Amino acid sequence: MKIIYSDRHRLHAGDKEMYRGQLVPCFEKPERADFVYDAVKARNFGPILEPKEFAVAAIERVHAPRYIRFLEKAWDLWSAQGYTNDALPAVWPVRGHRTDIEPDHFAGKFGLYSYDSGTPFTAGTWAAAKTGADIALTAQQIVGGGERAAFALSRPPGHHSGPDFFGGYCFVNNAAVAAQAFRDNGAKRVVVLDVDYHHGNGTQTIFYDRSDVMFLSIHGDPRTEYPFFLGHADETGSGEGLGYNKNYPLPAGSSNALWFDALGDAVRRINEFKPDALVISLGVDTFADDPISKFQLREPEYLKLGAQIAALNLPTVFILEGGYAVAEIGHNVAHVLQGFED
Ligand code: SP5
Ligand code: ZN
Repeated sequence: MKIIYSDRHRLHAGDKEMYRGQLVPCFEKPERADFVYDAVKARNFGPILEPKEFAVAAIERVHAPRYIRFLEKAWDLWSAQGYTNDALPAVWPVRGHRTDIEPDHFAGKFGLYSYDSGTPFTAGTWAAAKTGADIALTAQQIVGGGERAAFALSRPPGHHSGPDFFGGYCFVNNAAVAAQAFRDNGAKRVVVLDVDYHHGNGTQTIFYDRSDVMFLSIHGDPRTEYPFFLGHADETGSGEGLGYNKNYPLPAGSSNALWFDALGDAVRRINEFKPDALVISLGVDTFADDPISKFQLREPEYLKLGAQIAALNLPTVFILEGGYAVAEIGHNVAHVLQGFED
């Protein structure tokens, strides 16, 4: 399969994130993509291609224009105040607060469009995130054009980014952008299957009231795991979308048997839905040795995951999400793709 990659991901290299009351080095760093690049190159899955450039309109199909306008100018607004360090939000609207009025002050805008303090915004964040979306769109175009699969090797990740918010190291929801592009290019039904350790709260929110894009997510139970406020089993969609959202919250520390039970149920539902295309939010923070997560997947499980995705027999776009055992994530991703191709 073709791999889409750009070294512009390096433009997003956050310094510190807020973690347990302290600023610590970012878990989500450029080396992650380097290791994935090296692993997929070594295994010769296929040519590694540069993304095409797409209009931001493709991103605004799933994100609010005022949010994208803000991302485009956020660094200029921040640095105009004289700062050269990364920006981290520190105040947010909660229940009962107004979100219809965008504050004039940067701190207010920044809080309006974010939900955690673990996601630094840097000078190159928008450029990297835009290229990430271009990578997802290029992969979608290749698969929409008839190829069986493609891998969007992008960072920063995307699945925590919703219609008008960033967080969880994510700014633009690459998986949602790709799924929407499938719809806009003639696919009637699309599935986003999210196997990252963390619930894809952004993707769920984007498609929650829609029946044309089904979202399924296997993740650490939000009662104890980030992002805490979404990802429960009773979130099944609303309105038209009722029945087209499926969460599999699993206790931290869950066995691989339990994880594959969830995947088996997801596969059954996907087959029933009869989609025209599949987008995989491929986080490998499910890895047993991941520093911030608590599942137990390893090489055999990643091979098996790839094989079970392949058995769905659908045009498939893989999109890189989380995974923080930096030196291992390349092999983990490669094993999923290997299992898919074998
Ligand atoms: C894309 C993605 O994987 N984003 C994850 C964002 C998680 N950010 C918060 C990390 C806090 C983890 N706390 C668990 C402590 C276990 N040592
Ligand atoms: Zn994750």
